[in-house]
Amino acid sequence: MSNYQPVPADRFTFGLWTVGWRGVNTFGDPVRPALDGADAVRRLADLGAHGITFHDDDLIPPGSSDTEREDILKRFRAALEETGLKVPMATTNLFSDPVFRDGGFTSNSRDVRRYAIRKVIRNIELAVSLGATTYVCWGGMDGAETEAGKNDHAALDRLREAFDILCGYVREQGYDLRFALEPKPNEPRGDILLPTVGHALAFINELEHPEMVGVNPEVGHEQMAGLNFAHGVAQALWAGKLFHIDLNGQRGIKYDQDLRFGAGDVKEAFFLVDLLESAGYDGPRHFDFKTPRTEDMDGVWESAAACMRNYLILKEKARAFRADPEVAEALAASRVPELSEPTLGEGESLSDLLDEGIDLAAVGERGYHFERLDQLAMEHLFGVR
Ligand SMILES: [Mn+2]
Repeated sequence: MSNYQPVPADRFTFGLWTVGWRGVNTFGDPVRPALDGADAVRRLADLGAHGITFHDDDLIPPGSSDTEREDILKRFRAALEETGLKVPMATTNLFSDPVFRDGGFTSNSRDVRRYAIRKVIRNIELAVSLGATTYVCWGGMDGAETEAGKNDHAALDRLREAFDILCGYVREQGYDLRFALEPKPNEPRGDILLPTVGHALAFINELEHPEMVGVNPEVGHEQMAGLNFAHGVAQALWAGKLFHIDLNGQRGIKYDQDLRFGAGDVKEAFFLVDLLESAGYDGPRHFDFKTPRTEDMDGVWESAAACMRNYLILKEKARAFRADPEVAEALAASRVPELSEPTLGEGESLSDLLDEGIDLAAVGERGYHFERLDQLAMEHLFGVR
């Protein structure tokens, strides 16, 4: 029995903006103090995390002078060195500044689009210098409240242009860096471009360098659209595009809750961990959560530790589910392994299939016993098996 104590080899990472979230929302002022990047590094290392990630503006407050920037980075780098914490990913804030009120890469204003690309490139330089190999892009302000105000065809052209420019830059510099698009259906915009994993995967295929771009799906974002997150992740894995993942919790179709991992739809969290572990996903398990503003800083660290602990608990549950002989038997009774057999056998041609008969009455009576299988999963999750 594990003690569920995370270690760096588990590859758990946290956004600086997650533990650093001060609890500001539409109706409420900050409830917690600002968190210094170097302090966050030390605290996360103590908890057993592998890495920290950041938006440019989380680490270096906008308006900082060059000297202030250097001082912040010096302390941040020293904390990384001291603790061994890594920076596997970074991202750009293209949403907080008023200039981004109509988006970054797809703002109707050309000067804003050009500034957005400059802002990304400046932070890519920092990200690469800190060892990051994934660059996440969440275009949260790239959307609309009215169809009249946004030409979607042109917006998608500009979005493609931005990624073609950025991929070209990374190639020219010879950086080992891939981009990961983060879909979200709405919030802060009424409707956001690339609202789901499926939309993002289709968009990537239109790029000049599709091999450099994948997705960073977030639990809550797919669930806000009423979609099954594990299915979205499965398709991203199938396409070879799961470059990164944002783990958190969400309860149904409502505002973006960013609950700690495991605190939303527990059953879907169980099947997600089962999928990631069985598929051999070897990227960071990145938490993008926000501790509710009822909590003080102690609550923030409790919540961060619980994200990792819940993942490890679910990992053990999933392993036990897969190792259970009764589950193996139930999987066979449900014909799950049969789906992995090609529909046409080796050496067979379409005519073999066309010539074949089927006893429709007999096959139509076949039950699939998924209820039994699902109950076994639930009982593992409940801890009674
Ligand atoms: Mn979210």
